[in-house]
Amino acid sequence: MGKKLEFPKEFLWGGATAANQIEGAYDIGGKTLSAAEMTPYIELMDRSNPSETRKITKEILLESIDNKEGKHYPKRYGIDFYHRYKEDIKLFKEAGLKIFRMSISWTRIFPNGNDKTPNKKGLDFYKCVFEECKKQNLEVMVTINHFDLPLWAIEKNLSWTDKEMQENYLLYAKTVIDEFNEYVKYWLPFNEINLYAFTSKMLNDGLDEKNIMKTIISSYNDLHKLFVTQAKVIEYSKKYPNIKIGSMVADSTSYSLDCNPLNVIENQKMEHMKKFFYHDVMVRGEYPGYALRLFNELGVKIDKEDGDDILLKNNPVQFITFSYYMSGTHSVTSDEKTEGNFMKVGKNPFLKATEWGWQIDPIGLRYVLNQLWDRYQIPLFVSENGIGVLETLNENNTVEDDYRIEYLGKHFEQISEAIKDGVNVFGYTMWTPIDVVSAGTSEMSKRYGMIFVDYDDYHNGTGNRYLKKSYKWFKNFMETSEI
Ligand code: P53
Repeated sequence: MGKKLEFPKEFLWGGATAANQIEGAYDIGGKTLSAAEMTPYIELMDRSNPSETRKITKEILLESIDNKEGKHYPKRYGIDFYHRYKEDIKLFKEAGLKIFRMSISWTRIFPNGNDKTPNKKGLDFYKCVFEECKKQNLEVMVTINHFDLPLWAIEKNLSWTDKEMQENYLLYAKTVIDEFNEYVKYWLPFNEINLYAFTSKMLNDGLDEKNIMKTIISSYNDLHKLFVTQAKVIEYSKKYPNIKIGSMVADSTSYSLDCNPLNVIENQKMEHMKKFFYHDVMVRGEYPGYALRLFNELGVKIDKEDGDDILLKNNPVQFITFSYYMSGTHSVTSDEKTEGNFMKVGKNPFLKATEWGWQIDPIGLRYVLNQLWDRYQIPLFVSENGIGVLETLNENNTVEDDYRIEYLGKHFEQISEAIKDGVNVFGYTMWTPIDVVSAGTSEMSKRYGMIFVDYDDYHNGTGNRYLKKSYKWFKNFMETSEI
């Protein structure tokens, strides 16, 4: 008998995915390439240090257009959700999921960037997926753009400070909202907006570890346009009172390494700029003082247009979502580092890390839920959380993934603690219900799912789905609330 957790009956338990990591079919139905589908698979020499091998430049991306042989671009093939979505949605439902988070591929809807009308075949595909979810009684949360910038935008050298980029995105966002508002209640305009601006910038600049701070600074102008563009989506969405627009931030919760006040203040600065800054702008609708101070000190000038401030102020997000995988530490007195979301963070001697160096910290999830609720008092949703592991099928065609059961169970337990603390958190989508291609390393080997997918890093395999032990455990949790 496991431990029984308390959750409200209407709590939205679910699973999260992204188009470029699951769909495949990159050139079917009129679709064109996106940046994600051009990031090559790189054999990792050192799994705990992937950022060393993850330097993708615009040149590398453009080179990949001619390389149509394909096997080295796993995101072009995903897990073939494009053809298997019915089977997958059925498996999600049978596990007891109540909500499915997925993204729409921009280049399925607007393949060329100057299209007069949206691509009908693209719209039809998503309509079929949403119909299927409806049939299975699955609520849907859609990320409008999840890390897959269109190739046409890269070729034209567009960045978010270009009007053409903003207008193209707005046309795309309005199109899918107009088309699908009856199926989809929860919308997230940008995935992990805090990583997003910086990674799209890096495509043009290349990412040099030593200059990462400089790249980040030069990205704040892009980010400002993302905030404003998102506010315009929120403004537009008001014509559909049944839908809600939320934010999505990659959480970077961290602790001071110790009680040395110098380290405490260093950690506060990092929490401000890596986490609260984004929420402050998107929820409170204005730039916080600590950010203005930093911009001033660094010589960053945000190029605001008339009306930007009022747009932000009048169009806050209606709920907050965030991905939570790990926590870190900060200090000015030590430089022992491990992998973080987009920059390395300090090691925490009390935590264990995954094979990829991400420090596992369930209590940190309760901590951040409380922080966000204390500060903003609007509904919260955990839009990603999970553990990536190297796995193979055993002789019984399953995976005995007790570590995943432990990881998920401990995080669920901390969410229930946060609810007892009075936090309004209304749902959770695990990353992921099914194995997908990794965002960061474009490999299949980093598996997060409760469902095993028989593809390797080169897309060899049958693509068949097999249930892991965690699938049965989760199904039981949905029925009994026991972890
Ligand atoms: P993967 C870190 C690095 C890259 C993307 O990541 C990330 C993070 C974690 O904050 O964000 C999300 O596949 C992302 C998903 C992604 C997931 O983390 O690199 O929204 O697309 O798959 C896990 O292990």
